[in-house]
Amino acid sequence: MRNYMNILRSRGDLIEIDRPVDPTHELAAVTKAIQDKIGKAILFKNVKGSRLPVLTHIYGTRARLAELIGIDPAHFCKEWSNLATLGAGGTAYQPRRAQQGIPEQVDLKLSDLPLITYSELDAGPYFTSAMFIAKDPDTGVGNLSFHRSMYVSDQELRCRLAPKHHLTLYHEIAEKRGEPLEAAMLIGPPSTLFLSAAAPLPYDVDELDVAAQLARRDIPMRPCKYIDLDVPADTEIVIEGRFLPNVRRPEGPFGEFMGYYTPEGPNAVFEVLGVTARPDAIFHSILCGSPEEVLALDLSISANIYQRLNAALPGILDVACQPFVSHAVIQIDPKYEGHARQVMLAVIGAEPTWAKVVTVVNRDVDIHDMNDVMWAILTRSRPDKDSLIIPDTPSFYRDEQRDHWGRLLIDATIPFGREKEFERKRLKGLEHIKLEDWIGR
Ligand SMILES: Cc1cc2nc3c(=O)[nH]c(=O)nc-3n(C[C@H](O)[C@H](O)[C@H](O)COP(=O)(O)O)c2cc1C
Ligand SMILES: [Mn+2]
Repeated sequence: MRNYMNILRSRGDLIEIDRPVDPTHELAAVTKAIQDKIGKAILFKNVKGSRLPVLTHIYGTRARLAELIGIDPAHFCKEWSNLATLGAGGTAYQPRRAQQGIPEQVDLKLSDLPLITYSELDAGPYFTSAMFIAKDPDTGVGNLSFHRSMYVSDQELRCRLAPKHHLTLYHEIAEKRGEPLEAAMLIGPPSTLFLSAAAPLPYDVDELDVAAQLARRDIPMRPCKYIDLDVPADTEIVIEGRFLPNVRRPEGPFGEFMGYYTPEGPNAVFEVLGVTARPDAIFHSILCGSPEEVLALDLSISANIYQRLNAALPGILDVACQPFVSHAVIQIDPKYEGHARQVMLAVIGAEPTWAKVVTVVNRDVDIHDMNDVMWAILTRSRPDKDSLIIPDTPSFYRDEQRDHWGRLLIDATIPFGREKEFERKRLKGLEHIKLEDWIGR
Protein backbone atom coordinates (compact mmCIF):
# COMPACT_ATOMS: atom_id res chain seq x y z
CA MET A 1 0.00 0.00 0.00
CA ARG A 2 2.77 2.43 0.89
CA ASN A 3 4.43 1.84 -2.50
CA TYR A 4 1.28 2.92 -4.25
CA MET A 5 0.87 5.88 -1.87
CA ASN A 6 4.39 7.00 -2.82
CA ILE A 7 3.55 6.77 -6.51
CA LEU A 8 0.49 8.97 -5.92
CA ARG A 9 2.60 11.39 -3.88
CA SER A 10 5.21 11.72 -6.65
CA ARG A 11 2.43 12.58 -9.11
CA GLY A 12 0.85 15.18 -6.85
CA ASP A 13 -2.18 12.94 -6.26
CA LEU A 14 -1.79 12.80 -2.48
CA ILE A 15 -3.05 15.54 -0.18
CA GLU A 16 -0.99 15.63 3.03
CA ILE A 17 -2.60 17.23 6.04
CA ASP A 18 -0.50 18.28 9.03
CA ARG A 19 -3.26 19.97 11.01
CA PRO A 20 -4.33 17.81 13.98
CA VAL A 21 -7.59 15.99 13.31
CA ASP A 22 -9.99 14.37 15.78
CA PRO A 23 -10.73 10.73 14.86
CA THR A 24 -14.19 11.09 16.41
CA HIS A 25 -16.35 12.43 13.53
CA GLU A 26 -13.93 15.17 12.36
CA LEU A 27 -11.67 12.91 10.28
CA ALA A 28 -14.67 11.42 8.44
CA ALA A 29 -16.19 14.86 7.84
CA VAL A 30 -12.95 16.28 6.45
CA THR A 31 -12.52 13.18 4.26
CA LYS A 32 -16.01 13.62 2.83
CA ALA A 33 -15.58 17.34 2.23
CA ILE A 34 -12.32 16.77 0.34
CA GLN A 35 -13.59 13.73 -1.58
CA ASP A 36 -16.60 15.64 -2.87
CA LYS A 37 -14.35 18.30 -4.39
CA ILE A 38 -11.05 16.57 -5.23
CA GLY A 39 -10.39 12.97 -6.19
CA LYS A 40 -6.95 12.74 -4.57
CA ALA A 41 -5.88 10.35 -1.83
CA ILE A 42 -5.57 11.94 1.62
CA LEU A 43 -2.93 11.39 4.31
CA PHE A 44 -3.77 12.72 7.78
CA LYS A 45 -0.37 12.97 9.45
CA ASN A 46 -1.52 14.10 12.87
CA VAL A 47 -4.45 12.13 14.24
CA LYS A 48 -5.27 12.91 17.88
CA GLY A 49 -4.71 9.99 20.24
CA SER A 50 -2.52 7.90 17.92
CA ARG A 51 0.95 8.20 16.48
CA LEU A 52 -0.08 6.46 13.24
CA PRO A 53 -0.93 8.50 10.16
CA VAL A 54 -4.23 7.73 8.41
CA LEU A 55 -4.43 7.23 4.67
CA THR A 56 -7.82 7.32 2.97
CA HIS A 57 -9.35 7.39 -0.52
CA ILE A 58 -6.26 5.70 -1.97
CA TYR A 59 -8.40 3.22 -3.96
CA GLY A 60 -11.19 5.69 -4.70
CA THR A 61 -11.07 5.98 -8.51
CA ARG A 62 -11.52 3.51 -11.37
CA ALA A 63 -8.33 4.71 -12.98
CA ARG A 64 -6.30 3.87 -9.87
CA LEU A 65 -7.85 0.44 -9.41
CA ALA A 66 -7.23 -0.35 -13.07
CA GLU A 67 -3.64 0.87 -12.79
CA LEU A 68 -3.02 -1.36 -9.78
CA ILE A 69 -3.70 -4.46 -11.82
CA GLY A 70 -2.22 -3.09 -15.02
CA ILE A 71 -5.35 -2.90 -17.16
CA ASP A 72 -6.99 -0.27 -19.32
CA PRO A 73 -9.81 1.44 -17.34
CA ALA A 74 -11.85 1.65 -20.55
CA HIS A 75 -11.99 -2.17 -20.73
CA PHE A 76 -12.17 -2.86 -17.04
CA CYS A 77 -14.98 -5.43 -17.06
CA LYS A 78 -13.59 -7.46 -19.89
CA GLU A 79 -10.03 -7.56 -18.64
CA TRP A 80 -10.90 -7.96 -14.98
CA SER A 81 -13.21 -10.90 -15.66
CA ASN A 82 -10.38 -12.57 -17.57
CA LEU A 83 -7.96 -11.92 -14.72
CA ALA A 84 -10.28 -12.81 -11.87
CA THR A 85 -10.74 -16.34 -13.11
CA LEU A 86 -7.00 -16.89 -13.01
CA GLY A 87 -7.02 -18.02 -9.41
CA ALA A 88 -9.12 -21.04 -10.28
CA GLY A 89 -6.92 -22.24 -13.11
CA GLY A 90 -3.19 -22.04 -13.69
CA THR A 91 -1.60 -20.29 -10.76
CA ALA A 92 1.79 -19.19 -12.00
CA TYR A 93 2.36 -17.03 -8.91
CA GLN A 94 1.58 -17.82 -5.32
CA PRO A 95 1.66 -16.56 -1.78
CA ARG A 96 4.97 -17.90 -0.50
CA ARG A 97 6.65 -17.86 2.94
CA ALA A 98 9.50 -15.31 2.61
CA GLN A 99 12.98 -16.34 3.69
CA GLN A 100 14.34 -12.80 3.85
CA GLY A 101 13.34 -9.18 3.50
CA ILE A 102 10.44 -9.39 5.96
CA PRO A 103 9.85 -5.89 7.36
CA GLU A 104 10.51 -5.53 11.09
CA GLN A 105 7.45 -5.77 13.36
CA VAL A 106 6.56 -4.01 16.58
CA ASP A 107 3.83 -4.97 19.06
CA LEU A 108 0.94 -2.59 19.59
CA LYS A 109 -2.34 -2.50 21.48
CA LEU A 110 -5.56 -2.08 19.54
CA SER A 111 -6.05 1.34 21.15
CA ASP A 112 -2.66 2.50 19.83
CA LEU A 113 -4.33 2.51 16.41
CA PRO A 114 -6.48 5.45 15.29
CA LEU A 115 -9.97 4.69 16.63
CA ILE A 116 -12.17 6.38 14.07
CA THR A 117 -15.86 7.08 14.58
CA TYR A 118 -17.58 7.83 11.27
CA SER A 119 -21.29 8.70 11.21
CA GLU A 120 -23.10 10.73 13.86
CA LEU A 121 -25.10 7.87 15.41
CA ASP A 122 -22.48 5.09 15.06
CA ALA A 123 -22.14 2.97 18.18
CA GLY A 124 -18.43 3.77 18.44
CA PRO A 125 -15.16 3.50 16.55
CA TYR A 126 -14.98 1.06 13.63
CA PHE A 127 -12.31 -0.56 11.54
CA THR A 128 -13.63 -0.26 7.99
CA SER A 129 -10.65 -1.20 5.85
CA ALA A 130 -9.67 -4.42 7.58
CA MET A 131 -9.54 -7.44 5.37
CA PHE A 132 -9.90 -10.76 7.16
CA ILE A 133 -7.68 -13.65 6.22
CA ALA A 134 -8.73 -17.13 7.38
CA LYS A 135 -8.68 -20.78 6.33
CA ASP A 136 -11.57 -23.14 5.66
CA PRO A 137 -11.53 -25.41 8.75
CA ASP A 138 -12.31 -28.42 6.51
CA THR A 139 -10.09 -27.92 3.49
CA GLY A 140 -7.50 -25.35 4.58
CA VAL A 141 -8.26 -23.18 1.52
CA GLY A 142 -7.67 -19.52 2.32
CA ASN A 143 -10.04 -16.58 2.06
CA LEU A 144 -9.86 -12.79 2.09
CA SER A 145 -12.89 -10.58 2.73
CA PHE A 146 -13.84 -7.23 4.25
CA HIS A 147 -15.95 -7.11 7.40
CA ARG A 148 -16.47 -3.94 9.37
CA SER A 149 -15.51 -4.32 13.00
CA MET A 150 -16.67 -2.36 16.01
CA TYR A 151 -14.11 -1.54 18.67
CA VAL A 152 -15.26 -2.66 22.13
CA SER A 153 -11.98 -3.00 24.04
CA ASP A 154 -8.37 -3.89 23.31
CA GLN A 155 -9.39 -7.54 23.60
CA GLU A 156 -12.68 -7.48 21.70
CA LEU A 157 -14.09 -6.50 18.32
CA ARG A 158 -17.59 -7.25 17.01
CA CYS A 159 -17.73 -8.01 13.35
CA ARG A 160 -20.42 -7.93 10.73
CA LEU A 161 -20.30 -11.36 9.07
CA ALA A 162 -23.13 -11.24 6.54
CA PRO A 163 -24.89 -14.53 5.72
CA LYS A 164 -23.27 -16.78 3.12
CA HIS A 165 -19.97 -14.91 2.95
CA HIS A 166 -17.10 -17.36 3.05
CA LEU A 167 -15.73 -16.23 6.40
CA THR A 168 -19.24 -16.57 7.83
CA LEU A 169 -19.40 -20.16 6.56
CA TYR A 170 -15.95 -20.95 8.03
CA HIS A 171 -17.09 -19.55 11.37
CA GLU A 172 -20.21 -21.75 11.26
CA ILE A 173 -18.17 -24.87 10.43
CA ALA A 174 -15.80 -24.21 13.34
CA GLU A 175 -18.54 -23.47 15.86
CA LYS A 176 -20.45 -26.64 15.00
CA ARG A 177 -17.38 -28.35 16.44
CA GLY A 178 -17.38 -25.95 19.37
CA GLU A 179 -14.08 -24.49 18.17
CA PRO A 180 -12.95 -20.88 17.69
CA LEU A 181 -11.94 -19.78 14.19
CA GLU A 182 -8.52 -18.19 13.97
CA ALA A 183 -8.27 -15.18 11.68
CA ALA A 184 -6.14 -12.11 11.11
CA MET A 185 -7.27 -8.65 10.09
CA LEU A 186 -5.00 -6.99 7.56
CA ILE A 187 -4.88 -3.20 7.52
CA GLY A 188 -2.87 -1.87 4.59
CA PRO A 189 -1.95 -5.13 2.84
CA PRO A 190 -0.33 -5.08 -0.64
CA SER A 191 -2.60 -3.18 -3.03
CA THR A 192 -3.60 -6.02 -5.36
CA LEU A 193 -5.33 -7.75 -2.45
CA PHE A 194 -7.84 -4.92 -2.28
CA LEU A 195 -9.66 -5.90 -5.46
CA SER A 196 -9.48 -9.65 -5.06
CA ALA A 197 -10.82 -9.46 -1.48
CA ALA A 198 -13.81 -7.42 -2.62
CA ALA A 199 -14.59 -9.72 -5.55
CA PRO A 200 -17.23 -12.42 -5.10
CA LEU A 201 -15.06 -15.33 -6.21
CA PRO A 202 -16.16 -18.97 -5.96
CA TYR A 203 -16.01 -20.64 -2.53
CA ASP A 204 -13.00 -22.82 -3.26
CA VAL A 205 -10.89 -20.04 -4.81
CA ASP A 206 -8.29 -18.43 -2.57
CA GLU A 207 -8.40 -14.66 -3.15
CA LEU A 208 -4.71 -14.51 -2.26
CA ASP A 209 -3.87 -16.74 -5.24
CA VAL A 210 -5.84 -14.38 -7.46
CA ALA A 211 -4.04 -11.39 -5.93
CA ALA A 212 -0.70 -13.03 -6.80
CA GLN A 213 -1.83 -13.47 -10.42
CA LEU A 214 -2.97 -9.83 -10.48
CA ALA A 215 0.38 -8.68 -9.08
CA ARG A 216 2.20 -10.99 -11.50
CA ARG A 217 4.55 -12.02 -8.73
CA ASP A 218 4.65 -14.23 -5.66
CA ILE A 219 3.33 -12.57 -2.52
CA PRO A 220 5.87 -12.81 0.31
CA MET A 221 4.22 -14.14 3.48
CA ARG A 222 5.25 -14.26 7.14
CA PRO A 223 3.87 -16.33 10.01
CA CYS A 224 1.56 -14.72 12.56
CA LYS A 225 2.76 -14.40 16.12
CA TYR A 226 -0.22 -15.77 18.05
CA ILE A 227 -2.13 -17.97 15.58
CA ASP A 228 -1.41 -20.60 12.94
CA LEU A 229 -1.76 -18.43 9.83
CA ASP A 230 0.56 -16.71 7.37
CA VAL A 231 -0.08 -13.11 6.35
CA PRO A 232 1.40 -10.94 3.56
CA ALA A 233 4.72 -9.72 4.97
CA ASP A 234 4.37 -6.16 3.67
CA THR A 235 1.05 -5.52 5.46
CA GLU A 236 1.14 -2.34 7.54
CA ILE A 237 -0.83 -3.65 10.54
CA VAL A 238 -2.03 -7.16 11.45
CA ILE A 239 -4.63 -7.79 14.16
CA GLU A 240 -4.52 -11.45 15.20
CA GLY A 241 -7.34 -13.21 16.97
CA ARG A 242 -10.17 -15.70 16.85
CA PHE A 243 -13.92 -15.74 16.44
CA LEU A 244 -15.55 -17.21 19.53
CA PRO A 245 -17.83 -20.18 18.89
CA ASN A 246 -21.56 -19.85 19.62
CA VAL A 247 -21.26 -16.30 20.91
CA ARG A 248 -23.02 -13.28 19.39
CA ARG A 249 -23.04 -9.82 20.95
CA PRO A 250 -24.67 -6.51 19.99
CA GLU A 251 -22.97 -4.61 17.17
CA GLY A 252 -24.13 -1.30 15.64
CA PRO A 253 -25.77 0.99 14.84
CA PHE A 254 -23.46 1.83 11.95
CA GLY A 255 -23.92 4.21 9.00
CA GLU A 256 -23.68 2.06 5.89
CA PHE A 257 -23.15 2.34 2.15
CA MET A 258 -26.82 2.83 1.26
CA GLY A 259 -26.85 5.96 3.38
CA TYR A 260 -28.77 4.57 6.37
CA TYR A 261 -27.89 3.21 9.77
CA THR A 262 -27.92 -0.55 10.22
CA PRO A 263 -29.52 -0.97 13.65
CA GLU A 264 -27.89 -2.76 16.54
CA GLY A 265 -27.99 -6.52 16.13
CA PRO A 266 -26.21 -9.67 17.30
CA ASN A 267 -22.90 -10.22 15.51
CA ALA A 268 -19.71 -12.26 15.66
CA VAL A 269 -17.21 -11.68 18.46
CA PHE A 270 -13.51 -11.49 17.60
CA GLU A 271 -11.15 -11.99 20.51
CA VAL A 272 -7.97 -10.01 19.84
CA LEU A 273 -4.78 -11.87 20.74
CA GLY A 274 -2.27 -9.29 19.57
CA VAL A 275 -1.43 -6.53 17.10
CA THR A 276 1.80 -6.40 15.10
CA ALA A 277 2.75 -3.51 12.86
CA ARG A 278 5.61 -2.09 10.86
CA PRO A 279 7.47 0.46 13.02
CA ASP A 280 6.32 3.34 10.79
CA ALA A 281 2.94 1.78 9.97
CA ILE A 282 0.30 3.68 8.02
CA PHE A 283 -3.34 3.09 8.93
CA HIS A 284 -5.94 2.78 6.17
CA SER A 285 -9.42 4.19 6.67
CA ILE A 286 -12.35 3.70 4.28
CA LEU A 287 -15.28 6.09 4.55
CA CYS A 288 -18.32 3.85 4.26
CA GLY A 289 -20.40 4.71 1.20
CA SER A 290 -17.55 6.68 -0.39
CA PRO A 291 -16.21 5.75 -3.83
CA GLU A 292 -13.39 3.85 -2.11
CA GLU A 293 -15.94 1.43 -0.69
CA VAL A 294 -18.56 1.22 -3.40
CA LEU A 295 -16.19 1.19 -6.38
CA ALA A 296 -14.60 -2.12 -5.41
CA LEU A 297 -18.06 -3.67 -5.19
CA ASP A 298 -19.23 -1.89 -8.35
CA LEU A 299 -16.27 -3.24 -10.32
CA SER A 300 -16.50 -6.82 -9.14
CA ILE A 301 -20.30 -7.04 -9.51
CA SER A 302 -20.09 -5.33 -12.91
CA ALA A 303 -17.46 -7.79 -14.10
CA ASN A 304 -19.59 -10.68 -12.90
CA ILE A 305 -22.65 -9.43 -14.77
CA TYR A 306 -20.54 -8.72 -17.84
CA GLN A 307 -19.10 -12.21 -17.86
CA ARG A 308 -22.46 -13.95 -17.50
CA LEU A 309 -24.26 -11.75 -20.07
CA ASN A 310 -21.45 -12.21 -22.50
CA ALA A 311 -21.75 -15.97 -22.24
CA ALA A 312 -25.44 -15.76 -23.20
CA LEU A 313 -25.88 -12.82 -25.58
CA PRO A 314 -24.01 -10.91 -28.31
CA GLY A 315 -23.10 -7.22 -28.34
CA ILE A 316 -22.35 -6.73 -24.63
CA LEU A 317 -19.82 -3.87 -24.41
CA ASP A 318 -19.51 -2.83 -20.78
CA VAL A 319 -21.28 -2.79 -17.40
CA ALA A 320 -21.23 -0.31 -14.52
CA CYS A 321 -23.10 -0.31 -11.23
CA GLN A 322 -23.63 3.34 -10.35
CA PRO A 323 -24.31 5.25 -8.14
CA PHE A 324 -24.07 1.95 -6.33
CA VAL A 325 -24.58 -1.75 -6.88
CA SER A 326 -28.40 -1.61 -6.87
CA HIS A 327 -28.35 -0.07 -10.36
CA ALA A 328 -26.73 -1.93 -13.25
CA VAL A 329 -26.12 -0.01 -16.46
CA ILE A 330 -25.42 -2.19 -19.46
CA GLN A 331 -23.86 -0.80 -22.61
CA ILE A 332 -24.64 -2.77 -25.77
CA ASP A 333 -24.50 -2.67 -29.53
CA PRO A 334 -28.09 -3.72 -30.36
CA LYS A 335 -28.04 -6.39 -33.03
CA TYR A 336 -31.77 -6.99 -33.55
CA GLU A 337 -35.15 -5.75 -32.38
CA GLY A 338 -35.76 -6.80 -28.79
CA HIS A 339 -32.08 -7.41 -28.05
CA ALA A 340 -32.01 -4.84 -25.21
CA ARG A 341 -35.05 -6.50 -23.64
CA GLN A 342 -33.32 -9.87 -23.59
CA VAL A 343 -30.30 -8.22 -22.01
CA MET A 344 -32.42 -6.69 -19.21
CA LEU A 345 -34.02 -10.00 -18.41
CA ALA A 346 -30.69 -11.80 -18.47
CA VAL A 347 -29.27 -9.37 -15.89
CA ILE A 348 -31.82 -10.46 -13.30
CA GLY A 349 -30.77 -14.06 -13.79
CA ALA A 350 -27.09 -13.16 -13.74
CA GLU A 351 -27.22 -11.07 -10.57
CA PRO A 352 -29.65 -12.22 -7.87
CA THR A 353 -28.54 -9.84 -5.11
CA TRP A 354 -27.99 -6.45 -6.71
CA ALA A 355 -29.25 -4.84 -9.91
CA LYS A 356 -32.63 -3.83 -8.49
CA VAL A 357 -32.83 -1.34 -11.37
CA VAL A 358 -31.34 -2.17 -14.76
CA THR A 359 -30.81 0.34 -17.57
CA VAL A 360 -29.58 -0.61 -21.03
CA VAL A 361 -27.92 2.03 -23.23
CA ASN A 362 -26.04 2.32 -26.51
CA ARG A 363 -22.32 2.67 -27.11
CA ASP A 364 -22.49 6.48 -27.25
CA VAL A 365 -23.62 6.83 -23.62
CA ASP A 366 -21.06 7.23 -20.81
CA ILE A 367 -22.16 4.56 -18.34
CA HIS A 368 -20.04 6.07 -15.58
CA ASP A 369 -21.86 9.38 -15.80
CA MET A 370 -25.37 9.12 -14.34
CA ASN A 371 -26.40 12.40 -16.00
CA ASP A 372 -25.62 10.84 -19.36
CA VAL A 373 -27.54 7.66 -18.48
CA MET A 374 -30.51 9.77 -17.35
CA TRP A 375 -30.28 11.72 -20.63
CA ALA A 376 -30.60 8.43 -22.53
CA ILE A 377 -33.65 7.44 -20.44
CA LEU A 378 -35.29 10.83 -20.95
CA THR A 379 -34.66 11.06 -24.68
CA ARG A 380 -34.68 7.45 -25.92
CA SER A 381 -37.19 5.49 -23.91
CA ARG A 382 -40.96 5.47 -23.64
CA PRO A 383 -42.00 4.80 -20.04
CA ASP A 384 -45.08 2.85 -21.15
CA LYS A 385 -43.34 0.57 -23.65
CA ASP A 386 -39.67 0.50 -22.78
CA SER A 387 -39.77 -0.29 -19.09
CA LEU A 388 -40.71 -3.49 -17.36
CA ILE A 389 -41.54 -4.03 -13.73
CA ILE A 390 -40.84 -7.53 -12.50
CA PRO A 391 -42.96 -8.08 -9.40
CA ASP A 392 -42.20 -10.05 -6.24
CA THR A 393 -38.55 -10.84 -6.85
CA PRO A 394 -36.03 -10.37 -4.04
CA SER A 395 -32.67 -8.62 -4.44
CA PHE A 396 -30.65 -7.24 -1.50
CA TYR A 397 -30.68 -9.90 1.24
CA ARG A 398 -30.99 -7.74 4.34
CA ASP A 399 -34.56 -6.81 3.64
CA GLU A 400 -37.10 -8.00 6.20
CA GLN A 401 -39.75 -5.52 5.04
CA ARG A 402 -39.20 -6.47 1.37
CA ASP A 403 -38.32 -2.90 0.38
CA HIS A 404 -35.94 -4.30 -2.22
CA TRP A 405 -38.30 -6.77 -3.85
CA GLY A 406 -39.33 -6.24 -7.47
CA ARG A 407 -37.11 -5.09 -10.31
CA LEU A 408 -37.31 -2.17 -12.70
CA LEU A 409 -35.88 -2.68 -16.18
CA ILE A 410 -35.42 0.29 -18.52
CA ASP A 411 -34.55 -0.02 -22.18
CA ALA A 412 -32.91 3.34 -22.91
CA THR A 413 -31.39 2.25 -26.21
CA ILE A 414 -32.24 3.99 -29.48
CA PRO A 415 -35.50 2.62 -30.95
CA PHE A 416 -34.22 -0.16 -33.17
CA GLY A 417 -33.79 0.88 -36.81
CA ARG A 418 -33.92 4.65 -36.05
CA GLU A 419 -30.22 5.12 -35.29
CA LYS A 420 -29.79 8.01 -37.75
CA GLU A 421 -32.51 10.09 -36.05
CA PHE A 422 -30.85 9.61 -32.68
CA GLU A 423 -27.33 10.48 -33.70
CA ARG A 424 -25.85 12.59 -30.93
CA LYS A 425 -24.91 16.12 -31.85
CA ARG A 426 -21.25 16.95 -31.49
CA LEU A 427 -19.43 20.22 -31.06
CA LYS A 428 -16.76 20.13 -33.71
CA GLY A 429 -13.25 20.60 -32.31
CA LEU A 430 -14.31 20.41 -28.64
CA GLU A 431 -11.70 17.77 -27.88
CA HIS A 432 -8.92 20.10 -29.05
CA ILE A 433 -9.91 23.11 -26.92
CA LYS A 434 -7.37 23.82 -24.19
CA LEU A 435 -8.90 25.83 -21.36
CA GLU A 436 -5.67 27.64 -20.53
CA ASP A 437 -5.61 29.14 -24.06
CA TRP A 438 -8.92 30.86 -23.29
CA ILE A 439 -9.25 31.61 -19.61
CA GLY A 440 -5.68 31.26 -18.28
CA ARG A 441 -4.84 28.93 -15.42
C1 LIG B 1 -14.84 -1.83 1.87
C2 LIG B 1 -15.77 -3.00 1.98
C3 LIG B 1 -16.45 -3.23 3.17
C4 LIG B 1 -17.26 -4.35 3.34
N1 LIG B 1 -17.86 -4.58 4.54
C5 LIG B 1 -18.55 -5.74 4.74
C6 LIG B 1 -19.09 -6.07 6.02
O1 LIG B 1 -19.02 -5.31 6.98
N2 LIG B 1 -19.71 -7.26 6.19
C7 LIG B 1 -19.82 -8.15 5.17
O2 LIG B 1 -20.34 -9.23 5.39
N3 LIG B 1 -19.36 -7.85 3.93
C8 LIG B 1 -18.72 -6.68 3.71
N4 LIG B 1 -18.21 -6.38 2.47
C9 LIG B 1 -18.45 -7.33 1.38
C10 LIG B 1 -17.51 -8.50 1.38
O3 LIG B 1 -16.27 -8.22 1.91
C11 LIG B 1 -17.29 -8.92 -0.05
O4 LIG B 1 -18.54 -9.26 -0.57
C12 LIG B 1 -16.32 -10.08 -0.21
O5 LIG B 1 -16.19 -10.33 -1.57
C13 LIG B 1 -16.79 -11.32 0.47
O6 LIG B 1 -15.81 -12.32 0.27
P1 LIG B 1 -16.17 -13.86 0.11
O7 LIG B 1 -16.80 -13.99 -1.25
O8 LIG B 1 -14.87 -14.55 0.21
O9 LIG B 1 -17.11 -14.20 1.21
C14 LIG B 1 -17.44 -5.24 2.27
C15 LIG B 1 -16.78 -4.99 1.07
C16 LIG B 1 -15.97 -3.88 0.90
C17 LIG B 1 -15.28 -3.66 -0.41
MN1 LIG C 1 -14.03 -16.13 -0.92
